[in-house]
Amino acid sequence: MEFTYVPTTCPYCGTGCGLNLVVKDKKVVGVAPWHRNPVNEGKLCPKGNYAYEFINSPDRLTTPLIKKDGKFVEASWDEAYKLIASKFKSYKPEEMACLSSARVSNEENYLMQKFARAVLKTPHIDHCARLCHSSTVAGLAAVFGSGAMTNSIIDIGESKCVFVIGSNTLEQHPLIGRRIMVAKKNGAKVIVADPRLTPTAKLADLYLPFYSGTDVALMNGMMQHIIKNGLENKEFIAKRTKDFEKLKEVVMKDTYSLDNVAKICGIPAKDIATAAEWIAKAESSNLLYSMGITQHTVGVDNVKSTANLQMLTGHLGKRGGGVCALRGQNNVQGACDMGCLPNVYSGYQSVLNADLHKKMETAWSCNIAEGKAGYTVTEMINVLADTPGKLKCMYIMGENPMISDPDLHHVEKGLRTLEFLVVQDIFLTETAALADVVLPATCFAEKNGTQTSTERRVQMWRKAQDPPGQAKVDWQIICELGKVMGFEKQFDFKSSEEIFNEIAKVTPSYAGMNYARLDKPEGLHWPCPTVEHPGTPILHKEKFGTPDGLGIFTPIEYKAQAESPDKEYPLLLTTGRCIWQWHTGSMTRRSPDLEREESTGWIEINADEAKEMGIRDKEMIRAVTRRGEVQVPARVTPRIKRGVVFMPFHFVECAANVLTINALDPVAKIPEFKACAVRVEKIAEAK
Ligand SMILES: Nc1nc2c(c(=O)[nH]1)N[C@H]1C(S)=C(S)[C@@H](COP(=O)(O)OP(=O)(O)OC[C@H]3O[C@@H](n4cnc5c(=O)[nH]c(N)nc54)[C@H](O)[C@@H]3O)O[C@H]1N2
Ligand SMILES: Nc1nc2c(c(=O)[nH]1)N[C@H]1C(S)=C(S)[C@@H](COP(=O)(O)OP(=O)(O)OC[C@H]3O[C@@H](n4cnc5c(=O)[nH]c(N)nc54)[C@H](O)[C@@H]3O)O[C@H]1N2
Ligand code: SF4
Ligand SMILES: [Mo]
Repeated sequence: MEFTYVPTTCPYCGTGCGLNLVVKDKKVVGVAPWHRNPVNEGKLCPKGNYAYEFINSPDRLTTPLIKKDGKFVEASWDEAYKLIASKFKSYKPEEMACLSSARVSNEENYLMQKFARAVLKTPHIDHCARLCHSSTVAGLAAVFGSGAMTNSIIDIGESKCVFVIGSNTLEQHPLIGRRIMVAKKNGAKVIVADPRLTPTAKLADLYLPFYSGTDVALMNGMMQHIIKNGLENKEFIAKRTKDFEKLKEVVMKDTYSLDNVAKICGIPAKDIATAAEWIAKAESSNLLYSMGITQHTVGVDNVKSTANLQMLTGHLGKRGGGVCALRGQNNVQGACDMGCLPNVYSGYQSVLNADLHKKMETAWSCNIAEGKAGYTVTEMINVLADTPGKLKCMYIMGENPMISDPDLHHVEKGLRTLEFLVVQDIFLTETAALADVVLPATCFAEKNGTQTSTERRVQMWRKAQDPPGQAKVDWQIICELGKVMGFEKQFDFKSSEEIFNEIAKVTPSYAGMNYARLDKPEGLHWPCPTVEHPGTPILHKEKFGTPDGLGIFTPIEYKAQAESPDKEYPLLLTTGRCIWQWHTGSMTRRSPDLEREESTGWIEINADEAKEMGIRDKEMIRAVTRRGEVQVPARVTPRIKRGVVFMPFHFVECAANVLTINALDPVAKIPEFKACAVRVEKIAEAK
């Protein structure tokens, strides 16, 4: 028995753990620790541990499929490419849109946006970062001049105080959670603000079980308490920031007194004060956040509030400090870096800037989409549903909006208006089922490439086995399609390395990187502007990325969520994840060891409230919102705040997104996945 070990990077979350794929007879058969990767030092969470199980699932797509008379029939690549090219050529640029993928490599994302802009000439390119951290990209860029996580993962272990708000780190970024435990062991105080007593919250020295959607009020209250007691970092404020007076005008209002905030948030005033004091007095304090902050109609406001709090207390640009926006998907950071956003080319170079537009045209030797911002994912779906015929054709790579977007009836209505849909995935997903052509792609284990983790660390994927059947590598599919469309020169790449070299040429923050430098366990953190540069684990050490180098205090008023509970829908629904499953389940539900742990969805209801409603644990109940209804087993628990219910969104049979609201943050266009009004009822009693 011959086993070989191929070191690579975990394909699930943005932590970017290293692991070894175990290969026998040319097939991946297991996962083994890779101790030399500094991020996780050989440790893995269950998803990393079982990351081999979906790879050789019998459900993998192995051949292109073309829909004829409503049924998929197997086709050759030639047939598929010819059909797609003739259709793509028949539409105007503004009638087409592309979705790229936070699951695929940097090289593949770069090519997808190049394909959209250079071949289709459409500005409409986006991906699931819209549903995830678009508020971070917009909010932190406005305040700090850069929209990324400021410090490194290892650095979290050095904090003297860790404030976790809206992140269930232990379940959703377990190997970052481990660093919180390291900090705690070294004496750090841990504060967790979450409406649910999650495994992360159980770790807290101080737990703040507040209402979903009241984050701005909470942080304004904390800031008022800090300023009232003279605990702000005056030196940092004077040297590194501007507009402190503007912040004060808002946070010092009576609305944000401890007593009033306590009422808004539903937690004791003294706990808010303690949290504020611990953070302000700590030698270093890190703020970690994720979807509890970003997925709101006030997502950008929430993000700016976290930045305000960290600037006020001077916990930036130093070890153990920072605003750590925990990016979710393995390569969502990279997909954004590569320009799979409707307003920027790679490296966040604005499409509105005429010089940068010219730069890309020169680099790609062709005319490209005109320099205007295209539609976001959420806007694409709205345009499809509300003005049928305006968008006619879509090319979706590695996304499953039929489960992951808000208000699924609306999504389905929208996608069904498309005249032509191409989906490129590794499984026949709910979205692929609606496609006219399905292209079989390869997964992480079957290709070389790079991905960029939440801490801006660029790491390698290394090929461990051949793709199943006729499946092809995503970058190869895009190149072949580009060539069939007449763009020989622009898509003439023979390896992922050649693509990376083009990325480095046109992307200042990746300019100093190449495969030779990246091919080591620790990878490299961007910005890395020259080949001599060591990379940048901590941002904003001397100055911020704003034009004058100063961080900008941005006063924020508290606003309620788009849809508040009322008589008809008296509870607040919030949604999220569990440790065993991944998003729309395409991979984890095909992983027997993970599926066994949580094999269907549930709705968490506060135990006292459930008793009042006569609802028992595990009883199938109905959850109803203005968008739709689902039947879902109740999980009766003391670990959720009264008035709030929670559902994971992984499960098609009780899909949380049938219920969620398609209300968007006005700037980031992120949907309010974390708060809408809902009613739960016993099934027998329903009419
Ligand atoms: N196992 C697993 N891990 C994952 C994923 C997965 O699907 N499965 N997905 C990955 C991705 S893409 C992402 S983006 C991350 C997300 O990682 P997280 O953001 O940590 O995960 P969520 O469960 O969406 O939400 C986090 C917490 O926010 C709380 N919350 C709800 N409403 C509010 C609110 O209004 N304010 C605050 N402060 N908190 C609130 C919820 O109770 C929940 O505990 O996870 C990544 N990791
Ligand atoms: N209610 C609710 N909804 C949410 C959220 C929430 O908290 N609540 N969170 C949102 C967030 S943060 C996110 S990130 C989104 C995620 O939303 P999606 O990105 O739509 O979810 P995934 O299931 O990760 O879809 C990725 C797809 O890529 C495919 N894939 C994997 N590897 C490859 C590959 O190498 N090549 C190709 N071509 N395909 C591949 C998978 O099979 C899968 O179909 O969901 C959002 N939706
Ligand atoms: S923490 Fe994230 S990157 Fe690490 S093993 Fe788990 S899913 Fe993979
Ligand atoms: Mo995400």
